[in-house]
Amino acid sequence: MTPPILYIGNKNYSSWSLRPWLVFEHFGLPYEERLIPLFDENWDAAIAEVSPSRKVPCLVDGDLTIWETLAIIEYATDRHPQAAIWPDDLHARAVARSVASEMHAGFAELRSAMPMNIRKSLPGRGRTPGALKDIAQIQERWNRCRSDYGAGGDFLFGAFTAADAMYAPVASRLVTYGVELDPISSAYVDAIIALPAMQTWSEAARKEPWTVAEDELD
Ligand SMILES: N[C@@H](CCC(=O)N[C@@H](CS)C(=O)NCC(=O)O)C(=O)O
Repeated sequence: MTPPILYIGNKNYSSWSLRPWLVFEHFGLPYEERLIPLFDENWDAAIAEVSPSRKVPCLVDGDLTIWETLAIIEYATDRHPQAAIWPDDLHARAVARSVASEMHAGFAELRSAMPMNIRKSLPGRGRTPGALKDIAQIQERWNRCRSDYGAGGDFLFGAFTAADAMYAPVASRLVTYGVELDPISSAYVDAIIALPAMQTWSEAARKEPWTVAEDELD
């Protein structure tokens, strides 16, 4: 059977692309990756051909197109029920979906003040009051998940799940911008960064030739 095609943006910058990519890669799901360089001279035409939202990520499985990060992750969950993409326990699963949705819909200040930029080191930059407020709330969430559900491993719900994939770009930003964290959040960020799939993505990001002005701080 032909695997679905996951369209992604530049690995250095595309935080939304990283999330479903990590799910496919970490859980060893069949997929084919196609990277469309963000905002270059071919971007408008190339993205219009595959994605109704004209954004990445976008998954094309035969004649079916799925856009929006969480929808892609849920489709992978439905297609591969044997993969532990979400926690098995009903309560943990509901909380995992809550924190994942909260990330999808929120933390906009953090996302705009500290854009993902894997190959850069920008300690001290991007610390707007709104971004710091978002980071405080995220640490609160991470501490709660780790203490209530995390006993079985290093991730929010023990083993790596989609909830961690949703926060992986935040972990990357916290490293890039050198943000000081409480010990539990700091250990969690280390676990995300050390994940083999995250390492693979980051190595590829560092080798990319493109610079996207929109995603660089002045
Ligand atoms: N809500 C979308 C956000 C996707 C998104 O904003 N992707 C960025 C790249 S990280 C993009 O394609 N931007 C192109 C544009 O805004 O024109 C999702 O969850 O997938």
